[in-house]
Amino acid sequence: MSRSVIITCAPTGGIHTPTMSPHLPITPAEIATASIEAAEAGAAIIHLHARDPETGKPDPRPETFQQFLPVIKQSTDAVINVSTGGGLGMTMDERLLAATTASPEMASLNMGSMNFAIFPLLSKYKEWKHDWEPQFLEMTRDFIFPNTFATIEYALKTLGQGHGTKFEFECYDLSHLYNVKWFIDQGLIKPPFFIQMVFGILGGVGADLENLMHMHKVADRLFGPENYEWSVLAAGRNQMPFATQSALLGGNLRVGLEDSLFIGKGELATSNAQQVRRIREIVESLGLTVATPAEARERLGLKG
Ligand code: KMH
Ligand code: ZN
Repeated sequence: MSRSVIITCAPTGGIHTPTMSPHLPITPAEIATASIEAAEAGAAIIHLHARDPETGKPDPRPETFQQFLPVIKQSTDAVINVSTGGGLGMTMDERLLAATTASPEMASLNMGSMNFAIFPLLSKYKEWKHDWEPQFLEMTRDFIFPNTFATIEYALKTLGQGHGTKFEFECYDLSHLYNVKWFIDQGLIKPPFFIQMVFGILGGVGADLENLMHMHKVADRLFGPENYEWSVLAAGRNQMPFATQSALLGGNLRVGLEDSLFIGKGELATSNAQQVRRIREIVESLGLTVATPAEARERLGLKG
């Protein structure tokens, strides 16, 4: 039987803003529908952020998450992954609250502090739907995304040990793999674990193929190939090429409007499911299969 590829879909995120695409899910109903469609199209894991339904701004309130998490759970078998990255500028307590309230099977965990710049996107748009959008982008010119050893340890203890939640370890650079290793050595991360390699964020490692190959090689050496599953996401136009490369190299992948608003050059994706269907076709054309949620649960050791 051929190896199966775990597809994660991240439907909305906390980076793109409503002006950038009319297809970005904002309200709880839109996020639920986008997630259900993505799961039906083949995503085994849904990585979730919430947004204020009025403004579209990233929203950390557990009550907003609670308007769509149960709907997704009732309608699909997909693994629910609650982001602890939240939105740029939220405190760590705000970022953790939705996950500690929902106690999901998975949550994201960002593995190092870094610049996280989206201000270059400012020049692409002339008019904005909301005043907060250009202010939010501009803020990232002088911003550090804080993910200290203390806060990572706190998340591993509260969510990991306290709730049995497993993590999507977001690694935006080589150093973040070594940070994962440090927590393995402290006994706070146990196999099997899930490494999400992130390429093409300004402030993180660039989307160059040799970076992907090198991070994979170093991860194998640090962790041992039998102990972890790896996955790749790349921002913007590198999304599909990098997802394809990961599948070819034996990894898993992530798509979704959180990471890219496009389906082709200059062409906005009309839905998250469209991106999932596209990558599924590519994966299957390579002679690989797409993992079911049950397979993902087993391989990642989730609590179910
Ligand atoms: N927006 C992605 C580049 C998180 O939610 O924890 C990273 C991300 C962060 O997904
Ligand atoms: Zn995210």
